[in-house]
Amino acid sequence: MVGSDKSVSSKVEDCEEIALQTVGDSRGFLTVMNFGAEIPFEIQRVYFLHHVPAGESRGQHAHRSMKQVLVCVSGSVEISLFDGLNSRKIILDSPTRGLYIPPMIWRGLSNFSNSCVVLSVVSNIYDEEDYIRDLVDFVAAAK
Ligand code: T46
Repeated sequence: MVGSDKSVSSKVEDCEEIALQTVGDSRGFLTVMNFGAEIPFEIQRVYFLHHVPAGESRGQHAHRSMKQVLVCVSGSVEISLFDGLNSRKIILDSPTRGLYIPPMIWRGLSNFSNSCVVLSVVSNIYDEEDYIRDLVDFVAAAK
């Protein structure tokens, strides 16, 4: 189930795509993220990635406790997920779809399209101690 509490380890299957409530009319579309519904945690912080140069990648780390939903609000991006054992790739290319990532999942973002903007809503305030930035350390911690 989306948002189920897993503080020690997670599986790539726990990363779930989320359909975001979208309302459209002749003026265009409006997409909503409701805390407690589409977003399965209390939001403490929002940030977004933009103007990523062609060929660059971001991420390449895991979070010990942070829960996250990523939404590619413009363009497309490839998300690589790894739980220490299994991996999975997901393309985000719609502003009406989010990707929930629980704690202890190694994630990399690559193949950013031109003008791509990736919105990130997360459960924690910024704390460098929450990051595992070394893959060997992550694999050991994920066991
Ligand atoms: C994630 C991916 C998708 C801050 O000062 N405050 C913040 O809230 C954040 C997120 C970052 N920073 C600083 C830390 C670094 O000096 O911004 C710099 C770039 O951060 P980082 O190298 O972690 O950026 P990404 O794009 O590799 O990762 C970020 C998030 O850190 C991470 O949580 O999941 O976006």
